[in-house]
Amino acid sequence: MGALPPDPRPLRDRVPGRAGLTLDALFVAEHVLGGPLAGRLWGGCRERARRRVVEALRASGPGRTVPVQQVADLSPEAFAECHLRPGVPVVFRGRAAAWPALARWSRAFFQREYGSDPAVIFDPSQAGSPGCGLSTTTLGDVLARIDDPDPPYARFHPLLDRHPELLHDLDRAWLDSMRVRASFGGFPFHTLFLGPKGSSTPIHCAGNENLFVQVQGRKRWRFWRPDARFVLDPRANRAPAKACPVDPDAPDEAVWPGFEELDHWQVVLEPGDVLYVPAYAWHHVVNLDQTLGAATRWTSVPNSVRQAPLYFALEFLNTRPTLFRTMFPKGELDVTTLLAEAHGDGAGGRRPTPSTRTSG
Ligand SMILES: O=C(O)CCC(=O)C(=O)O
Repeated sequence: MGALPPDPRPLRDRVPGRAGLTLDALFVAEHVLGGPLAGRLWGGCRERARRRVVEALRASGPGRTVPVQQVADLSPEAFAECHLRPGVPVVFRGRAAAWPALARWSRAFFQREYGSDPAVIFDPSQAGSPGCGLSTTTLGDVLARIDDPDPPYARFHPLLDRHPELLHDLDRAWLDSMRVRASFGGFPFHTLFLGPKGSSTPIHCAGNENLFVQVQGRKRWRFWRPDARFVLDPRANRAPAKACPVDPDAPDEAVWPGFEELDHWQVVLEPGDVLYVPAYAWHHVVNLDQTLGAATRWTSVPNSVRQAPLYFALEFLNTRPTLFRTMFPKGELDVTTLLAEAHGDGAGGRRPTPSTRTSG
């Protein structure tokens, strides 16, 4: 076997520690005080720290694209050591090719069996606007419109937990062996993605990890390490997910300085592949075809603390919604609604800076 390509360089090896500490301290202040007040008080200080980060990144060379490591299978122990603990993605090529979901699940199958199921649609490009791009329809409607010019994208749909008979179409023994034995990952939940061709999910990160089964079509994933936050500059939105609206295919250097200097992992999933998505790894996803995918998600406290201790600690101070409501939702856990709450009403997008801030 040839040598593996190097992993993306952590930012701590490339930027001055003090600038990173300053940005983290200001993030905590923003989390506690709210964006507008923290921006008014310390916006200039944050901009200076970001400038130092960007200068150091530019001096350490252009960003590298590194392929996500590919394997046929791993023991739970090897998976834990090489991927769960260090927070490194991996793709199990073809691991799910013989699972019943690959043969049974299709647009027609879901249309026929589950077409009347409610589907909450959240359009992240509308994040921060009143109503924040949230609408409710049925799965049947989503599927019927999937070839339309501006089709809805059903992300994070709770169909599998609503209809647990569908879970038998996945190899749960394998998924459980990777999740539980290797990472103390309790309380799994599942989300389905029915993506129109060309749709995408902007860069975001969250504390849960997942094993993503690609059932139909091809999906391109990009991953950045958690400390890319010094460049991605997310809002401290007191919510379980953080986001950054930069378009990785056409980043605006004036708005996102340093983005092109970040290293990242990249992979295109094919039907039958299973991808490990680490806790707090920033990721961006594009559906190259019409796609169908299912994620088994969980939270592992040790992994979350290892990957992003600050973000993990701040989860306890969340208000949009609180950690308690995330863990014990009334009724079913619908991630789409949580995301909309996190990114709605002024909480999404890029933070106002001294130069771009409007009133308030
Ligand atoms: O497939 C997508 O569009 C997004 C998937 C994702 O972000 C996730 O599973 O965490």
